Amino acid sequence: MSMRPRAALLGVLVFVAATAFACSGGGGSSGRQVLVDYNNPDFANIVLSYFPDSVAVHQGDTVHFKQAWNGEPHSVTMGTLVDKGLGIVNPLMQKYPGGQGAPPEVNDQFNQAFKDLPFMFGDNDQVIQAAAQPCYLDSGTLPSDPNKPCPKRTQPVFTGKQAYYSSGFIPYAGNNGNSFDVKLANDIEPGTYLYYCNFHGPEMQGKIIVEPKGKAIPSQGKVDEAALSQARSKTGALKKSLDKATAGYSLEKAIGIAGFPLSDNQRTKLKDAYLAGFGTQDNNPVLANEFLPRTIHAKVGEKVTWAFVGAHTVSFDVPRYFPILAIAKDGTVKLDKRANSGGGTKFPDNYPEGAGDTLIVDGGSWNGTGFRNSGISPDTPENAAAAYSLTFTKAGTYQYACLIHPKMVGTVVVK
Ligand SMILES: [Cu+2]
Repeated sequence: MSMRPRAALLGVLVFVAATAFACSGGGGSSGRQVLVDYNNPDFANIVLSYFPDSVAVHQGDTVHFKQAWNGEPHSVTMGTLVDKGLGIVNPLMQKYPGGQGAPPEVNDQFNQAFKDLPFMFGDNDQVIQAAAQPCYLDSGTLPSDPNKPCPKRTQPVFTGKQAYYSSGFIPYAGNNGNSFDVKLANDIEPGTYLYYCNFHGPEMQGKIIVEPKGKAIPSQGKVDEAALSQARSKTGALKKSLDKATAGYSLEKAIGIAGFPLSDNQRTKLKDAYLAGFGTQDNNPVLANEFLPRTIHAKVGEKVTWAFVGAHTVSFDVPRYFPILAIAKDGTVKLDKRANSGGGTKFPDNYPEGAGDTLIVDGGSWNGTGFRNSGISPDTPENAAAAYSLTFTKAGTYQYACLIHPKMVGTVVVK
């Protein structure tokens, strides 16, 4: 997951085909469809955006959110607490894009604005249940106990007056897999309602513009056109940078194309490292879930190192695909423990204080069989700060994968 650009403002460079929504026949409600994330067929990616970012609907309509599952958890979260929080942070994010140049007090303002808006994923890999499970609160604030979900209730219509109205984690399969419907009340006040993803934070947000019933709004066809053109232009630009970074790959060159700084220390320690994940300063909030380059050649006894951009794992001889978050029978949302299992030394949950700008975890040696896993890379102070290495002791061709992002795969050829 490009996991949790928490204090997103100071966040390190926050790496951070639609079908028409069916209108029911006579007398039923109609609506519009919005895409959550987008899957560009040309490379493995995630986009921390909704497409289109703004949609007009009528009172009484349904907004149908359709998620592209790229391994990254998302939510659709709205309500008066959200309107208020985003109302404060949006001007700050405009003033200091990516947190660049923001003084500490701005970061404080930012955190203050979000004090009643918990993130789905907290420190120590803890899932915050009130944010991760569906939550519909008419008033008040969310439970502060991280293990306590909001009171269970059937999803009400959205009135625009509820304090908090959230899908929670949108699962990729099962009942309502990859989708979430927001039915607007017939008497909802016309106006603009903001929503965001409580996993990724305010970088990922959109708006619903509610128009009175008589007023014309763009057709679903026009909405789809806008969605695809936004999604394709965002992801297409990153694909071009990715191709440049991969051709004649070196870490220094790739990081140069990404446009984020590399310290002398990193330059020395990570000189021969490959990359797990890629993104650029300019193409935020799109991330490439790719290993660079896709095929690596090593000699028997050689130690291979990957530097991480975004949260990923480097994993060999992996179990069958599983989504990173699992929903238990009672509704509890849990991080699937297998993402941090398997042999060898793993990343710590949190980036250690005192590790400076480079943390290299030595995963030991691997003889080509048995589940071997870096674990999920922690949030880092700089991109490419967390790295993992593995020493190959036996010749062979080995496939490896990221346990978070289903299409993120690579090959190591050991001779
Ligand atoms: Cu990944």
